[in-house]
Amino acid sequence: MSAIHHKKRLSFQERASLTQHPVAKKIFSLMEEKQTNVCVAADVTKADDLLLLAKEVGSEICVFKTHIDILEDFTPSVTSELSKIANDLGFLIFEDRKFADIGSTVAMQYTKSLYKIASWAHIINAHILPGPGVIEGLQQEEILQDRALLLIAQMSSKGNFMTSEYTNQVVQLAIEYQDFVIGFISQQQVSEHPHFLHFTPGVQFCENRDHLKQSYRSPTKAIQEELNDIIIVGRGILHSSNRSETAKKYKKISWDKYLNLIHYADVK
Ligand code: S5P
Repeated sequence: MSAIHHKKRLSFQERASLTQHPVAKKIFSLMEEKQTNVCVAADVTKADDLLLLAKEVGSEICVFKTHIDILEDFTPSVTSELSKIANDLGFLIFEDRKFADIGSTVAMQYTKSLYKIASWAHIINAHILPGPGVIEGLQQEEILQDRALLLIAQMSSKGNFMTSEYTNQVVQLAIEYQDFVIGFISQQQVSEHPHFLHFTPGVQFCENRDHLKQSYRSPTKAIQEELNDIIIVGRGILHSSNRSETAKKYKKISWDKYLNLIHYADVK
């Protein structure tokens, strides 16, 4: 394997002190505390399974990512139960809603509807295709203090239209709106500002793609070579026979790779 050269990196603890945002501070500090940089993608369709999964993997993760609109039996008690588990086991909730409309519409999608996402999701994400209005629509003044946004800078699906020019525009907007934007959905590090977090999907030990153009690489590659901070793992955990044990395995390897990055300047 070839040597990967990079500068010795700051620890999550050091980076916590470089951000003003309470949600980013919280993520950095709970990663250090629980020694995990794993986010589980809870792509399940039944409320009971969602809550069971949260209990099974809650101690191994820093963030629990939902697609609340794929539940077939959603009721508001699901999100209140999930919030309790999050509180008990110490993780944050990220609703992967991928907002992508004009400001006034996303403001309603975020705060109203059956789901009332703003009332329970600490983190949400958005595409910047509509321009900065999408960010402003989500940036609800009264909840700004404990809510945060990730911008989608790159995607894991084969054939996506996110060029490097697009990604650069995303990074510029993130800097402009850094009182609300705490980082990115990315495939590799897109900004060297240490206060920004990089969440990366398309991670699995075994598969290298699915039948619908999702592409995967290993946790080692995602952290050590591509310099992401947090791996997002869905089916790699969900389809295993023991979700808790499997989450532990992802946790161990991705944390080890993070430790390598902060301790050594050159990692082989
Ligand atoms: O580019 C992306 C962005 C996201 S947020 N590619 C992705 O796969 N995702 C999400 O990550 C996707 O919606 C799913 O919830 C998760 C990946 O799941 P897996 O089962 O493929 O690991």
